[in-house]
Amino acid sequence: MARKKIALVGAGQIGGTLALLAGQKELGDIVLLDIPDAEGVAKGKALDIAEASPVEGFDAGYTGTSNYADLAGADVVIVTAGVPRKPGMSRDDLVGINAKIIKAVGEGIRTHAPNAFVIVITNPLDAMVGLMQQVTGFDPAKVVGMAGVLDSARFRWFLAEEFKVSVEDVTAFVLGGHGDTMVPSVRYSTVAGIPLPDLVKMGWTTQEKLDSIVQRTRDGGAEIVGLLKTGSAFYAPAASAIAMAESYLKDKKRVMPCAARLTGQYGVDGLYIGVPVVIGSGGVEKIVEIELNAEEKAMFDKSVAAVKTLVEVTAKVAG
Ligand code: A3D
Repeated sequence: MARKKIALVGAGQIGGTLALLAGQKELGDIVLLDIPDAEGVAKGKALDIAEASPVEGFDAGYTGTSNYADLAGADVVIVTAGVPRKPGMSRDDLVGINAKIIKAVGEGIRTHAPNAFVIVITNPLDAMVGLMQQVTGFDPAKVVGMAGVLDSARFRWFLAEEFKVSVEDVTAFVLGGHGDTMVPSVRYSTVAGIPLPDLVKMGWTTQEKLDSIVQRTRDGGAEIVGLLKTGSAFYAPAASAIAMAESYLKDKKRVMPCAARLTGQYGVDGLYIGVPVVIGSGGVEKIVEIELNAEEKAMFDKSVAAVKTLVEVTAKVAG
């Protein structure tokens, strides 16, 4: 069986980490693409990781390029092209620059990788993945945004630290847009199946501590930006997108929170927003509609309103 092909558009911090992780997991051959000015970075990272493969013991082909023709036959394209945040910036401040970049990248993908499953990471996420679907004209099941896996991974890690249990036994759900209005769902997050409200009752933690963990999750991206000062998180975002790519390539049908285009679910139509989905060889095979209580619904609706505003700004910028 021929190897799968994974194209990474954007060879920056996340792109390089994606390239390493995809190789280590032997997901397929990897193409790193960047703008002509940064072609050396794409080529350099490709060669550097290829040279690590004999030590790490994995087989994967690596190509660095600035030529979209090299995307031909890609099974998965992961897009990080754009600029990241600096301290004091919100994700929404990036829309002016990144919308133009996503438009150009989308046109390249449409022409050269028409059968790919496209995972967008570029911020502001929900608006950029919507724009990518519009520009490519691909089936919305084949264009998805990575945010919820990362946000819920942060939530899981904070909870595992609080409870002093393995991260593996903590599941967490985060809904809504990837921004300050995201909705970490306490009721649907568990330790080995025990919902968080029950753990409060059992004395494992207090409501106050839980509230502060929820807030830390919402601010998780800004916390890293504040520490790094020169850019935003890249290890956990890359790991999250790789989990989505793996579920698609291996038809694992994992249930993951992703930005998907809703068609009436949660009372939303035609907008990309974070919800639980099933990812398999058909792409986004199912959108899972969980029941929200009045408080969660109000938070979700607020998040939807924020994403709608951003989509309007994006439409103006992208033309
Ligand atoms: P960075 O290290 O700057 O890499 C971005 C790369 O994109 C650079 O190498 C650029 O040269 C390249 N690029 C710019 N324009 C183009 C183009 N037209 N075609 C191809 N490549 C281009 O950033 P990063 O990797 O740290 O972050 C990338 C994006 O991911 C940013 O927009 C971040 O805000 C976003 N991000 C999203 C999340 C989510 O959870 C959604 C998390 C972390 C970062």
